[in-house]
Amino acid sequence: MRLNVITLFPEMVEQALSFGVIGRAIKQGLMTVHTYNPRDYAENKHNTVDDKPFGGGAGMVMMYDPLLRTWQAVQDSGQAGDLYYLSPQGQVLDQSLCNALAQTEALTLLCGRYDGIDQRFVDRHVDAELSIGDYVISGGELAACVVVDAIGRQLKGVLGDEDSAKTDSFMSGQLVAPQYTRSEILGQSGVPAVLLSGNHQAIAQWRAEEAALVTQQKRPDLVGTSGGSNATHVPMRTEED
Ligand code: 9D3
Repeated sequence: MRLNVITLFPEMVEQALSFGVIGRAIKQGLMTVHTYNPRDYAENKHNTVDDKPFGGGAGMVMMYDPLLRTWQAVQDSGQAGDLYYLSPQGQVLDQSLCNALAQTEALTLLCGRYDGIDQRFVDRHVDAELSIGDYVISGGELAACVVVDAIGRQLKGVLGDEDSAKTDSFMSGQLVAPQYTRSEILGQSGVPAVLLSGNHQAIAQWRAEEAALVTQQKRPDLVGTSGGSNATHVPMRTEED
């Protein structure tokens, strides 16, 4: 799968994605991440990509033209896919949306900085807006990393154990049972005896019961939801591309 990221801070995205399972997946070519910097597509002598908002206001707004030339460059690769704008106004990301996004061959993530981007770019070119949750962060880069990570771990071959993605919390629509490793005794605290029993059926049953209990206690809002495997998302289409 190919992921294109349009960002004023490409190093931030590249570095964040260079570690762990995602770093390895990229190294192995299971997914490719291409960054595009609108600064490289600015045409005035100061490489300006932002300007003051019409109507006034404290922040700056990312300009239409450099974004358009950047998006054109992504499309020239022939592997742009749909364009997703990371924005606090977007559809809030969840597991089913990540799973749906992971089914595509390519997609492009657009990261905003300052107070966002010229609305006309959204109206003309963006297929859908994505948020990572109801809190404010300083730009789209960390959100893009979250999206790439969540998508990447759904791709075949990325996780060592082929089943790991399926047993993740939220894939089954609930949380998972607690885990233990050595030492067997930490002061007064032991390990649930069933985990030392060698009885795999009993262990599986205990884990299922604990998962239900933990979910009920910590995330009652998840109880009764079907889980993350149902893709519910369709990108909204706009008039032009
Ligand atoms: C302080 C500026 N806000 C009022 C004018 C609007 C605003 C603009 C840009 C608020 C946040 C941002 C930067 N955030 C993102 O680019 C972002 C984000 C987020 O803040 N929360 C959840 N998901 C996302 S995805 C991208």
